[in-house]
Amino acid sequence: MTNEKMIIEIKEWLKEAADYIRVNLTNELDVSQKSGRTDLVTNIDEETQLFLIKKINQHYPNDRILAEEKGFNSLDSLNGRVWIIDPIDGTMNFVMEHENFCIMIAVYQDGVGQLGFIYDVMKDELYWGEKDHGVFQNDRRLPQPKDAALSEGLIGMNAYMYRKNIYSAGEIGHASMGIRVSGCAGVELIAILKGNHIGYISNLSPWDYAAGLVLINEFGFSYSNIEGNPLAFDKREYFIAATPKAYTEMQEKFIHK
Ligand code: 2AM
Ligand code: CA
Ligand code: CA
Ligand code: CA
Repeated sequence: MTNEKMIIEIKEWLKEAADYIRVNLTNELDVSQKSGRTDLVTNIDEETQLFLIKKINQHYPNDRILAEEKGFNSLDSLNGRVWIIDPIDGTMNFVMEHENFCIMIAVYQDGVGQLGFIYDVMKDELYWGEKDHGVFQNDRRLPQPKDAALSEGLIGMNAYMYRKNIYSAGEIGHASMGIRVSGCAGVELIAILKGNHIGYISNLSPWDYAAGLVLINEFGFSYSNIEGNPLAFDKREYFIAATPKAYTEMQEKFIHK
């Protein structure tokens, strides 16, 4: 591993952040709305982000940070080493279910993903990997999932896209074994890594996909914005990731039909 020290540090920070989140779930959350009543942020999202930013600033003071909350949500470029953080991915689940949310951290070098971490806090499962070194669930290396076709598997989807049939999401769902809606991009990307789902279609910001892309890239999965162009990393856009077979089928038969 080329980034062994950094990997050990990030794992420690994630454990500490997750312990903090679990302890605080027994206290009353301070919940506020961002763009609307279903777009929430809590004091724990902000405190977790602050904790991680402080650690990065202490250990890697020259690095730059892109993170969802509070003044860190834009960068003019991905030049140099950039950390991309979603302190709680699945905030609605965090508030309503107290499960199915993740902490996500990615490290990019000049726009190329180097390290990815998706931590399912309540299951205590860390999915992580380094470019060219494979993907792990905690300490266990994950096997390469099968290149399954659309008709052979479940697909994760954004509920709004399915309901409005945006980019033929409804038809894609019907051609699959069925759709699943988890409310957490991290959980959806984990399902692809484990071979439980064949793909995921949603509308995402860079911190929603940065860590997951490092990991699905290790298995040679296909991903892009829904038009088939590279993801921009500077805005929210329609997102697709899938097995190579299912990706091609969705693009050719449904999205660009
Ligand atoms: P978040 O919880 O970190 O905001 C399902 O809603 C998934 O889409 C979650 O991973 C969520 O991440 C993400 N998402 C991105 N933008 C969103 C928005 N404006 N409202 C709700 N969820 C959003
Ligand atoms: Ca959010
Ligand atoms: Ca998110
Ligand atoms: Ca978030």
